[in-house]
Amino acid sequence: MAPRSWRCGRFELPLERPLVMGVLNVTPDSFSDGGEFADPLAALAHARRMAEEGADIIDVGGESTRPGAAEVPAAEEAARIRPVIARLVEDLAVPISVDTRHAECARACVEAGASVINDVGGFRDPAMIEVAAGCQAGVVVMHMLGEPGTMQDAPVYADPVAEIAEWLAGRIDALLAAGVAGERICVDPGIGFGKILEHNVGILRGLSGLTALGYPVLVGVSRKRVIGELTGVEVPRERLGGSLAAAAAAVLGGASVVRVHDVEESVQAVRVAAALRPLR
Ligand code: HH2
Repeated sequence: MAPRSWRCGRFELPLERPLVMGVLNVTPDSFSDGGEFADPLAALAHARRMAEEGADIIDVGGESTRPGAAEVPAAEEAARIRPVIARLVEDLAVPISVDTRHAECARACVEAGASVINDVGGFRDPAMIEVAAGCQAGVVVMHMLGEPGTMQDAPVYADPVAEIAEWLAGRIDALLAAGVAGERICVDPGIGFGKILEHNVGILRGLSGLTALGYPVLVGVSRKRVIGELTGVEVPRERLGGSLAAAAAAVLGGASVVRVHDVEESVQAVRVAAALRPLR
């Protein structure tokens, strides 16, 4: 049965309608908005604007994981985002998520009030599982083949959806075994993380293979290369139309959460898509 809500610390997020997670990259080098919100004041202003536009969650990241990106040391990443998260937790009514694959950074941000740990490493690191088990935050378990530095070097799957579902099921088991309640878990196929065009398209078409796991599914496709490949639009920030179509398709395919850069427009797209979902 489809989950009715997602527990994220003190928040219980109802899933009758899809949730919109707004992206806040406090980085100098993210693929679509690097440098734009690296200054904490600009970051705070952008987060407030996304909340006003209807974001249900704000996802704060301090390390770009675009293909080929170099790893940022956890302490530097935490220094970038912890103060921003602490301030947002005070200022905003919506849950704040930390987008990190480093346990030290995740712990610091949860202590600062983050309600979600979004791990693009999919809780492969036992230290990340330990942090999750030691708090009540929601967790996003994302699939990535390899590491950002190498993940686009000819990734191969026989059946992407089935393989990703099986991998996610293994990570879910590890989290449950460590004491993380199932109601806190959300899964994500990791569009663009060790996947080429045909894999990404296959995943977006086949989301039901992931919703079958019984956990909310998050899809992050906003402005990504797959949109550029399907449209011929080179500049990531000019991929709004394609991103909205993909977000709507994800919702029609069963996604409970979409992770987006353009909140106002995505809220509209997702509302319409949700209203047009087939009646069950
Ligand atoms: N995509 C990105 C980063 N974090 N987290 C989840 N759960 N799912 C995603 O698809 C996902 C993610 C990449 O996008 P962005 O943060 O805009 O870029 P960068 O990694 O260059 O900062």
